[in-house]
Amino acid sequence: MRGVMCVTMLALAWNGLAAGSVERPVSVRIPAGVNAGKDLDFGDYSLTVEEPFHMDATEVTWALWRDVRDWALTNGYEDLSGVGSGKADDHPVQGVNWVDCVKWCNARSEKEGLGPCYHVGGVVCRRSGGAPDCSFSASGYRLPTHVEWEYAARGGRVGKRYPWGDTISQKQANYYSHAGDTNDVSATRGHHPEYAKAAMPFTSPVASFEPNGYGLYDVAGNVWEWCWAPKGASRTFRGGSWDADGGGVRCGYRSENSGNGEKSVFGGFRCVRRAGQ
Ligand SMILES: [Ca+2]
Repeated sequence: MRGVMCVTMLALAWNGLAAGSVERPVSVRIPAGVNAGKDLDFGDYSLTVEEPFHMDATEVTWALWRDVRDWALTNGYEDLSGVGSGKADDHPVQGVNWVDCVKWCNARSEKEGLGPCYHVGGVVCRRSGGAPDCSFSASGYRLPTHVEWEYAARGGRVGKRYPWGDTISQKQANYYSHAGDTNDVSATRGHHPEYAKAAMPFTSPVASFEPNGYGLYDVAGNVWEWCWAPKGASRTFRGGSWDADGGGVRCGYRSENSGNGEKSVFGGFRCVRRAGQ
């Protein structure tokens, strides 16, 4: 299964990293299809993606966040000033609320000459205020829907708790290992010993662990990832974080403790775009 799915993964662009690091695709192509089955914890599910899309291979890094934010500040997005934080350039951004991420997606789109997806009252969303609408036909960046996120996170595997199978260890993700969780077979416990150093948050450099079947890194753990919420819906995130236990990082788990979009040291995001452009 994994080999078959890897064939569908298309690297769209490659980023040059510091000497000594491996190169990896900036984004991967997620194929259209249906992932339906029975999750051991969440029961029957069915996820349908009608059109392929591109998804960032990693969580948005602190370096990428700053690069886009710097451009944004002189292009109409002044209220992104000072927003977000990160432990190092190659760690995920965190401390960003849901609306910050929506505005940043639009800024990333405009910076790259793409059509922004988010509008409030027909006006491009560059500042906070009002509930944004999402134009799914626009060419730019946006947050994944919950269906897109989970479909992508499962990586082509059906009915598994995690992108790789039904048990978890700290060799596979940055999360909080809890001995009371029978699915957690980690030899190390608590916060990940490799990253629980100095001050919180204990994020890890993106792509420190093996990718899933679609080539996505850290869909389980590191930072939670915001998903799209239409007007009136709860703004929640997925995938768990460096501080979440093995239950929180399951593919089927949806946090209801996200504070309806409020920022935290546990939460970041990754973007998606229409394919075929
Ligand atoms: Ca994550």
